[in-house]
Amino acid sequence: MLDKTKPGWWRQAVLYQIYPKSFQDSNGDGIGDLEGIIRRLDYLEKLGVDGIWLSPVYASPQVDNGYDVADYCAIDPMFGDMEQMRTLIREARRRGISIIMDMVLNHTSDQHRWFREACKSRDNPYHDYYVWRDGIPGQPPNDMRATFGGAAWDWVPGVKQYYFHQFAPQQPDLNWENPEVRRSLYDMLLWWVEQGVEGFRLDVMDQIAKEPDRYITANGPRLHEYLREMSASVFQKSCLVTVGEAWGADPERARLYSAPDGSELSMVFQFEQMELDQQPGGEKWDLMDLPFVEMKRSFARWQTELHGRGWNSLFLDNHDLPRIVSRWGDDGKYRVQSAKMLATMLHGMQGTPYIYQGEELGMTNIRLPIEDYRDLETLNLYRTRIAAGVPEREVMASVYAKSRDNARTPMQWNDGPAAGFTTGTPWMPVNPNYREINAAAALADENSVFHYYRRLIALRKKLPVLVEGDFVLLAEDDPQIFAYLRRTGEEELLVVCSFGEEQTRYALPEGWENAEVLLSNYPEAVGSLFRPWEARMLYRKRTC
Ligand code: TEU
Ligand code: CA
Repeated sequence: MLDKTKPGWWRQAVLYQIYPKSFQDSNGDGIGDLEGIIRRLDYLEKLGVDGIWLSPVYASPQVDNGYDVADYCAIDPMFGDMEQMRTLIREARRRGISIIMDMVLNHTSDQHRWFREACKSRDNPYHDYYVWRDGIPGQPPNDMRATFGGAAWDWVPGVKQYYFHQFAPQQPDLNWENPEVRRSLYDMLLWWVEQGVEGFRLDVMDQIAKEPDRYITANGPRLHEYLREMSASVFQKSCLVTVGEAWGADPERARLYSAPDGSELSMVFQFEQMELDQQPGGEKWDLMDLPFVEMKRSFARWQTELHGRGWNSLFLDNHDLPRIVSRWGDDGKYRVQSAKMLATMLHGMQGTPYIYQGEELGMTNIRLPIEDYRDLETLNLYRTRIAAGVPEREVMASVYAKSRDNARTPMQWNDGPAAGFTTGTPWMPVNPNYREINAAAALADENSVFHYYRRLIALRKKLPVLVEGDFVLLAEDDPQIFAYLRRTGEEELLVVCSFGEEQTRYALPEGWENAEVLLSNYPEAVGSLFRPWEARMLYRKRTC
């Protein structure tokens, strides 16, 4: 169990993301809930994770599955109540697992009391909590677009003004320039700390300091001022772990967000590698093969540029991304091998690893008829592209590859009805492969993806080099091998991963032939021949 009173404890931690709606239902309504999570804490303890990033469970109309918060201090009845939340916090903590709340501070729901008040009149005390501009109906202040489609401005007749929203119209942006907004949010965060939570994940953190008149959304001029203020007012008061989602981060900015002096956040959650398999200048829906060599260089750049000067999150999956084994691995014949290989590649690096629910089982993407998708982003994309004349097959290919719903199908617990997720009808279809891919089967099989993750987590607790070591990319131009070294003064680690089905050769660097094999996805992992999707993690003490 990590000592969470020690500053920087999260450097050694492995965190697990729960998307509550799809994790475990306890009352048969087909929707995951807090009681369901409590029942699965033993499973997470077995896996060995130190914290749960809990996607939003606050009162919400669920337009964006809870990323539209109507009350930050209330639990949505669909998920349970505050009493269950307190039980979850307590029961998790007993197992060495911190609860990290997902905080959506860039916007609220349009059903939040603040916004309802704000719409009443221009001199309502809450009016200035949001971003308003004058205009006339039909003529928004400018042509900015919202992430989920449509204009970024909507008209409120009651005040004869437009409000600004970077996401859905039901997600009005908060006005961070107003000190009262910031104070209210900090008070709310402090209240959650009092309830026993030990960290926060900050949704679209780099987009809070917007200046829509200048078309600025990400990385606004006052962003770091706000973060430092929030950190001093809330985060630095206890040993919290804080992680900021930042699509617009580069390593230089990331060093500010995650400065080792703790003046902003613990770490950054950036997406550079996750945006490589799309056409340059296009959207994520504009598919492209993964540029493998570029991907290696990108990881390597982040590893070296943050070493000793910042802290990164390590992830391949989350609730907004497709399943990595379908995306960069092989979700057919080599599903197990490739899932383990991807885990090795990621968990060998420096940073705090995140496991997204089901990743530890090697869960895969899903293909559904369009009516069965639930995600507003996917549905908007479908409507827009079909209306623009893009052929149905092409649109669906994008949806199959990149829809956020790939990650949101229910957790596969066992091979019973609805995969053990619910006794009722699941809110989203269960992936039909649950008979083969499920937690019960994985727990019973020593060679499962689950047990491989468990070993990776245990290694991170044991070997300082995994936490502290520097990073050297090897075989930079090799089109199939991703190999790197991690080094401290005392220890060295070599990670070699083969991205593909073809056998390939890679001669281990000199002196590594007889090193200890810490972990591999094949038995007898020796020599220079690498089998389909083979991964090896080797270790040696350093001699000088
Ligand atoms: O995501 C931020 C974000 O920019 C995503 O909408 C992203 O552009 C998209 O998922 C890529 O497909 C955060 C949350 O993680 C996401 O679930 C929310 O929908 C969004 O913010 C709005 O709160
Ligand atoms: Ca339920």
